[in-house]
Order: sequence, then structure tokens, then C-alpha cells
Amino acid sequence: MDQIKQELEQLKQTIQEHSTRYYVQDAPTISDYEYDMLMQRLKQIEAEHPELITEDSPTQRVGGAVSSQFEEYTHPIPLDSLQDVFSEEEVFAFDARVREGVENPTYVVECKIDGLSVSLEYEDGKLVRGITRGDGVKGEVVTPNIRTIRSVPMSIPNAPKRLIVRGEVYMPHEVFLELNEVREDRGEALFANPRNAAAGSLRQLDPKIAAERKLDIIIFNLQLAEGVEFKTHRESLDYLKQAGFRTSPFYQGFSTIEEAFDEVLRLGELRGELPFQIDGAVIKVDDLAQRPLLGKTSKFPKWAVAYKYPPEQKQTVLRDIVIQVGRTGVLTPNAVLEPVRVAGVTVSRATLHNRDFIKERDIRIGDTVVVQKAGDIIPEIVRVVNEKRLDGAAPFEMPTECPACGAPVYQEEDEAAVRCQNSMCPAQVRRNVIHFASRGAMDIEGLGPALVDLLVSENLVSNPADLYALRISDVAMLPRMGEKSAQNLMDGIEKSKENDLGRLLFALGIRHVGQKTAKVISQYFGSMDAIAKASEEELCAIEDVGPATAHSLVNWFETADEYLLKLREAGVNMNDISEVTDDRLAGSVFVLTGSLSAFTRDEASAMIARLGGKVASSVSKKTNYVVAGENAGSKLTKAQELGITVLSESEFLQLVGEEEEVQLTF
Ligand code: 0OX
Repeated sequence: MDQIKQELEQLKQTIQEHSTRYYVQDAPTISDYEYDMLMQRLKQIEAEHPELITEDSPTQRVGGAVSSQFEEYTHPIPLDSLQDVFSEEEVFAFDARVREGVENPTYVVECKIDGLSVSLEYEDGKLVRGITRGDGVKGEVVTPNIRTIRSVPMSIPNAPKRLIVRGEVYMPHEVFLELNEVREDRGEALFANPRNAAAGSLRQLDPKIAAERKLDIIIFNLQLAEGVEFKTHRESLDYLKQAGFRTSPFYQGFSTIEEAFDEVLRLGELRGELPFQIDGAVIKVDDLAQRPLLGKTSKFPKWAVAYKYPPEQKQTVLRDIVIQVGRTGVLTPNAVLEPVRVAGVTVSRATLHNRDFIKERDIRIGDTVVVQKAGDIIPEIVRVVNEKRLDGAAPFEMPTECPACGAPVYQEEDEAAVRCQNSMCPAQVRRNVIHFASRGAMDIEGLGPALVDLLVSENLVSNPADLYALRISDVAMLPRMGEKSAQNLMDGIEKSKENDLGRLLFALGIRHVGQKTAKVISQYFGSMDAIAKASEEELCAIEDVGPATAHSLVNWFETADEYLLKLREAGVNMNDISEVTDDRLAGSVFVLTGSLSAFTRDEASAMIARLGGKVASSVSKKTNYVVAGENAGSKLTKAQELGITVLSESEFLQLVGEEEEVQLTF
């Protein structure tokens, strides 16, 4: 008994730790499946020994904790969660229970998308609220972030007075990969999987950041449609589809559990090919009249069950741990693996994240390890196969000196990352120069990673500005470099001097300043000098700039004088010369508010910039026009108070339109 108690206490503590990493920090260190397995074991012990159940047990919690950053909201119709099952037997047992309650059930099978459950509320066909699931009873109001999702209809034709739908917000694989690439480039912590990335994005206080994250949604349930009746779940999904929602793909009816389970397995096989992550399949009773007859347990509806797929795992040998030094000096340990095929791809490298990750799992070189593709994307080491550990395998120690330059490393408080202290470290310089020259940045043709390596190792370049001081004779002397390719490189470097300011600002690699943000800032201020002088407040007033970005910019410019001077003296363009084709709106400041339907905010901002105007995020006396879409709120009121010209979408289109004869009537 003591042993059981000990296991139970250990389990509760472990689950609590992982739960905090998952829900609070959005940074899990074990897979969802492993987490589920820990929970299953805890439930099993508690079922066998109910006297050991305590209030603080993770099994006694309904769902994710509600964080306090957003307004709390009680769902008019609770967002139930699903009972998870992990075996065919459990699926058949579910069918047997259903058949005890109703006759001839038909099942619908849907993919279980691994994202975040939300509900969308419409009144008179207009989206009025987007709420996270929270604990199923109370959630958080995240309407501005929900509005950034392109596939969420803002209005629905011929809608009932009240309509509530439920869906799963997710980050498509492609977006996730791109986001992590950018984060890696900027030296920011990577998201462990698309679900965490989506969660982090949906809970952004700044909808601008949420918008950049390109979330998507699939609607899987009709919660309420006042005055509209449906017989089956499939009918309700058909209705939602024609109303403009993106509904669950592949929903089909099956009259036997065998057929339904075959479909579950089929969807499991399809997993790798879908553009989003699924962690299981859901089997639901289709007939809506049968559902109330089956009822609910204290936690789950009895008419549905979720079959969770195990992630594909393989064993392989960890040959080595190599350290990579990032652009911001972070030392990342990477696993070199005996190549192994997992989930359709050959895995030979896996990230080991940081020192803590290795320590927690006690990963040692030479160990046999279990690898899996977390979220079927990033290969990761799940655990060590202890039984196969070879004698003499020593615990891994992170280096105390940078493997690239030998400088001492340091670790900041509250940060798992270890960093190289030397800002001239060749590994950092190398990554900086690669970023500077990359296609989205200064786009220097012919300057790829291999050539950058040479330039750095030959001490010809120790920061991107040095590129402009290169002489053809220096370059032509490099191995595998002929006269012609040296000339091509020199031409590419020369040409890059004429780039627009937006490219240059992005190329500088300032934290949080992505390609788009760089462009917007450049267009707004017009010159590097003006950007360098801007205060955080002024930067924040720009439509696409949040406080973190503003802070990062101001910080960066504080120590950049010498670097910028070098670029300027080399003749690099420091002014905005982006396609202002027409300066009709020169000097005009616009604020966009409400939901725009004819074009996106980005499109509107681009149109304004092309005509020489500027877009700000808040209304002030300096604002010339406010473009008000549907449900415009306080900004519209303020504009009216200040007597600023308010344009409807169509008036705005006329203003920026090509037709010369258009006259505005204010
Ligand atoms: C999903 C998903 C989640 C409806 C009522 C109980 C569970 N993640 O894709 N939940 C449900 O069903 C709810 N269906 C889904 N497809």
C-alpha cells in the first residue's frame, strides 16, 4: 500500500509540473500522449483506491485554468470535453454502452484537431464574441484575436437571432514551421508544437501579434441556433458549412462501430498528410434526439468518445551531442542520431533544447533513445532506454566555453539558455551575416552560408557592415572562388546598397522586427534617422508595432551608432523609397477601426502607404481620417468627438481608387 501511495504522490507531482509547463508556460517537455498516459495511470490507481483521492489531484480538475489577463465569460452552453480512449476495446465498450441507451445508433467520425477549443457567438448574424473554452464553464474573451482568423466569418447571411458555434483554433503546419524559423533567426525560444504556438498566439494581449501568427479554425459543433431545428449532427454541420464556416473535414455517418473504427484508423493513416495536427478521432452519435437519452457523466457526454493516436516512436542510438551557437549567442545542444525512419521521414538530428532538457531525461552520448516526431513535425528524444545504457556512459555537461570562439558562457537567471559572452563570436557573426544577406533581407546574390563561413573564418568580415568594405582581390583569393564569382559577389553587394529601408531594417536582425513590421516602420518614419530617434511611445502608435517590438528597437538603436555610420558611409540607402507611386495621401494619417470586409487591414495599410499616407493605431488630433468598418467602437467615438473625418469602407475605396472623377462628400 505504501508503494501505491508513493507512486500516486509521485504521479500527482509529475503531472502538476507538466500541467504548468503545458497550460501556463506553453512549453511542454513531454508529448501530449505521454501526459495522457500519466493521467491514465493516476486515474487507474484512484479507481482502485478511491480513499486516496484528494481534492488537489489533477484528476479532480475539469480543464485548463482560466488566466486573469482577459475578461472572464460564462458560456451560455457549456463546452463539454471528451472522454479519451486508447484502445479498440474501449471503443467497442463505448458502443455497447450507447446501445444500452438507444437503438440503432449511427456514428459520425471526425478528426480530433489538436488545437484550442473556442466558441463563437453571433447576434443577428454578426460576430459579437470569441471565447476560449477555459474550464468548459467559464472561458476568456479573446474576440480581437479571433477576428484576426481569416476563416471566421464576421457576418452570416440569413442567420438566426442567436448562433453559437464551437470549433478548434489551430496553427497550420506551414505557419508553425515558418514561425519557428523566424523565432530561431531572432534567437527567441521555439514553440514545442503547433498547439502551443496556437495557444500562445490566441492568448496574445496584442492582436497585432496574434494576426501575424496566421491561425486558422475548424468548426465542429453547433452549440445553439435559435429557432432552427436539426435532426442530426451531420445536418447541423451541413448548415454551418453553407453559412460560411469551415467545418470538420471528412465527416461521414457509419451504422456500425466496426465501420466507424475503420474510419478512425483511416484518419490515423492520413495524419501525416493533413495541413493541421490531429491527435485522435472523435466518434459521435449522429442523431441529436438520441443524445439526451444517453446523457452525461459528471464530466463527459456519453454520446461521444475520442480515440487518441499514439505518436509513432522508434529507438535509435545517440551518437553525439553537438552544440550550435545561434545569432544571439545561445548555445543549443543537438542530438546526432543513428538515422531512423519515423512517421515517414528519416531522422538523424533532434533538438535537445537546453541543459535542463538533457538533465531531466539524463541523456548521455551512446544511449539508446526513443525518438518521436512531436506533433509529427519536430523530431525529439522522448526518453532514454535505461536497460540499454552502456557501461561508462557519462552524464552530459554543457561546455563552459563557447565551442565557436572559446569565450566563457553565461546563463541568465530564469533562463534555461546558456549564451556565449562574446558579441564578436564568429558563430554569432556568421548567423548575423547570413541573415543580413538573406533573400527577405538585403538579398545579396551569391552570398550563402558557405561563403559567409569563409569570409568570417578568414577574418574578412566580423559584422555585416564589413561586407561593404570587401575588395575584389580579398574575395578572389578565397578557396573555390574565381575572378568571375568574386565579381558577381561584389556586384550583389553593390546592388544591395540601393535596397529600400524596410529591407535594411529587417536585415539588422533586431528582436521582434520581422519583415512586415520592418516595412511598416520604414514607411511610417521614412528614414533610418527618424526611426533611430523615435521613442517607444511613437513606435507603439504604429498599427503593427507592439510594446515588445518598440522596446527592442529603442534598445537596439542605443548602441548602434557606429554600425549605422559604417553602413551609411559605405553608401547603403537609409531612406524609404518603397513604391510610393502617387503621393495623393502624403502627410495624411489614417486609423483603421472595426471589422473591414472588402479588404484586410494589411491591404488597406498597403494602399495607404503606396499613396504616401501613414497608418496609426490610435486616434489623436494628428489623425486625418478614420476608416470605420463594422462594429467600430471607441476609436470611432473619439474620432467623432475630435471632429475627424470618418470614412466608410466604400468611401475609403473611392479615396484610394484610381478613378479621378471621384469626389468625396463629407
Ligand atoms: C476536435 C473536437 C473536439 C462536442 C461536444 C463534446 C465534444 N478537437 O476536433 N470536440 C468535439 O466534440 C465536442 N469534436 C471535435 N472534432
